[in-house]
Amino acid sequence: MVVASPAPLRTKKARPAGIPVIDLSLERSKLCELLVKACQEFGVFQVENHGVSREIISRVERQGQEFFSKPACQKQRAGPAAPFGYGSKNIGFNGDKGELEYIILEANPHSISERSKSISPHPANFSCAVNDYIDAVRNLACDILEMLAQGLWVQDKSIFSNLIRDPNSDSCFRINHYPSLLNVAHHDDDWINPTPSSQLFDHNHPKTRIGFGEHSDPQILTILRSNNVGGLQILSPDGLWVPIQPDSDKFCVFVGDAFQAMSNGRFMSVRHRAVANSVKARMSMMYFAAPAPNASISPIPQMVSCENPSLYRPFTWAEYKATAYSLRLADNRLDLFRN
Ligand code: GA4
Repeated sequence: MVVASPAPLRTKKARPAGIPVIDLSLERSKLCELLVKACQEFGVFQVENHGVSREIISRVERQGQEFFSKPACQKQRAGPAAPFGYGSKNIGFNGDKGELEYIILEANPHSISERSKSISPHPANFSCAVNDYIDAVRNLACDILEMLAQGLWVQDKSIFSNLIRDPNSDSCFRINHYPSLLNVAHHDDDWINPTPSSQLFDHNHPKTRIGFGEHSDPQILTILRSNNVGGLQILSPDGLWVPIQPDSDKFCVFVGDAFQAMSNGRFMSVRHRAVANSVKARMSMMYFAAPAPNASISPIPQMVSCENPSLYRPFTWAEYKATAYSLRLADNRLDLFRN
């Protein structure tokens, strides 16, 4: 007897779903629920109807464009990034490299005003634009943190937001510029002759040029905004790099390592990277919401129980930051603080 073999199933190629987009104009209790779900399942989400004005965003964007369009020798006057100031291709202090240039600033008006003197010919305009932006995104970060506390049924809604409202908060602000690959110098050896050890390529996809390599953010929360040029990717649990749709009208919000620790692992600080394959230049700006250096970070009591024992030992933000800077970008630093 001949048994007909079943017709081959037409399987759709698995395509990882995108990250949640959360409309901040929704009703609050619904929002709290959606935000918690996104932090648990993805560690990242986009927000729309966030209330930060276009004017505030475009003023900083213009300042960034003006700065990065200057000749290299002028930009270098604002460097090196050690860790604050202008940096190009070098990331951190341990040999990490990326196809980008950037400015990192401490997110407080005094140091912004000092730094702006080496960044802009009109320092007051630069600091005013950056300070207004930081105020707006700090408020957004605090609103989100308060809704997350509510969504976790924590009595003290300000338990997380107080950490970043602290006047000694160690938050920082960064503008990254990934030049168009059409403008990448042809004498760049890595480009002409990629070696397997080069950090500037994804070894599984030799044509993928790395703008900013794989890492998680050390802080509590990151608020990222980019122009409409793609490049940001997150690492899915099954090891796939999933692109995040760029949208200049939305913010992308990342859970950081410190938040993963405070939530006792319920929220996850997702690994992400930026690839630089575009014919258009990408510019992104990030506000990294951090606690004060002496703040103690540990799983909040509400997240700890017999079934969920504390996963991390208490540490200060200063201790965590020092560890981060002693390691490489891709290292998993939070694991060193596990119980
Ligand atoms: C990643 C998140 C932020 O961009 C940053 C980065 C910092 C830097 O570029 O100087 C770090 C990196 C980031 C994590 C590990 C250390 C520190 C480079 C590096 C190798 C400003 C931050 O706070 O940590």
